[in-house]
This record gives sequence, structure tokens and C-alpha cells, in this order.
Amino acid sequence: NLEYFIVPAASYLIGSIPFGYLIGRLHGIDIRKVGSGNIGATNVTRSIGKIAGKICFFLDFLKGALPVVLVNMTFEENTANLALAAGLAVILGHVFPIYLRFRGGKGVATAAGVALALAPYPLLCALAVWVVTFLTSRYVSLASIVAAASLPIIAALFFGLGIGTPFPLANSTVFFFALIAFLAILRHISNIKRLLNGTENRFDSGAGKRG
Ligand code: NKO
Repeated sequence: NLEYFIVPAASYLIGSIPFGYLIGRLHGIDIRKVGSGNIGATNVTRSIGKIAGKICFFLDFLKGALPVVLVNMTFEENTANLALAAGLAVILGHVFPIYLRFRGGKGVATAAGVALALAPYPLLCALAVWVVTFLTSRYVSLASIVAAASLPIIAALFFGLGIGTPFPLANSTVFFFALIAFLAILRHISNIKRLLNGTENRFDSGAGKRG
């Protein structure tokens, strides 16, 4: 069962590739020192521009989906546990990247990629929750927090109704979504503090504070 070591290790290294940081470097800035200081797509959009932000989101998202898709393609049976292990490892790589002294992003785009590969319908619903929350509040961070919290609930509903389960381990998947949502929300503590004291930046009103 060597794959239970190799797959998570390789996934962690893939997750560690800090696309937001690399895009910043290409533009001659250290993304960790501008805007919110986060290496995610939101801060790349805020600090560099819309196209760079979209590229960052796409690459961070793809990086999440890739290990899970590869596991499901490579291993014939019993892929469910290994796919979950790959998904967790790639998100941990993004949040605690070895190349940036373990100081990485908040794991929203990468977790969305993992979730798309594991359970596409629940992820699409969580995406809708993200869009509605963002359009009504104009806070990216709030949208990410609410969408993350909604994902395990939506997945439990879908699996409970027997819809959209391409996957044998429904209970483990719901638990897994709860775990990655908890991690993503923990990474938003500085955003939550700003939301509570009214200093969080709305998306269309300039740069955020460090944190
Ligand atoms: O710089 O602290 P900041 O204001 O940048 O950034 C806060 C932001 C950090 O996240 C990002 C990634 C941007 C993602 C945008 C679109 C995401 C759509 C995802 C929908 C489903 C989410 C499921 C999450 C499962 C844990 O928040």
C-alpha cells in the first residue's frame, strides 16, 4: 500500500505550488506584502488586476482537482479513501506550502477544485451560494465563509436524497467537506475580525489591510 504514502506526498507538493505568489513575482511584487497579504485570487485581483486574478483562481482550482482526478483515473478500485487523502493533502499544501515556509493561502479555490472532482453537484450549489452572498454583500471573504459552511450541508442533502453521488463513501465525503470548510473558515479569522468591526474591504473599494 505504498500509494497511501506516495499519493498524499505528491498531492501535498502540488498543492504547495504558490501560483498567487508566482504571479506576483512575474509582476515584480511580493503578494504577501500588499493588500490583505494573502496569496489567493482575491488579493491577486486586488493588487495586480482582474486577468491575473482569474489566472490565479484557475490555477489554484485546477491544482485542487488534479490529484483527485488522477487518483480516480489511475486506481481501479477502492479509490474513494485515496481520493479523499489526495484532496486533503493538496489543500494542506496550498494552506501550508513547503516553498513559502508553510505560510500559504486560505484554501478556498483549491478546496473548490477538490470538491468539484469529488462531488460536482454539491460544489455547483456551494458556488451559487458564494455568488449570491458576494453579490448581496460585496465581501469576498464573507462569500467564501458562507459557501464553505454550506458545502457539507448541501452535500449531506444531496447524498441523503441519493442524487449526485459519484462516490461510494458519502458519509466520509460529508465529514471531509466539514473538515475542509472548518480549515478554510479558520484561515479567515482576520477577515472575520474585520467583518465584525466594520473594517473589511468591500471588493470594489480598494486595497485591504494586511492580515
Ligand atoms: O485577500 O483575505 P482576502 O480578502 O482568494 O481573500 C479572501 C478570500 C480568499 O480566497 C480567495 C480565493 C477566491 C475564490 C473565489 C471564488 C470561489 C468560489 C468557490 C465556491 C465554493 C467554495 C467551497 C469551499 C469549500 C471549503 O476569501
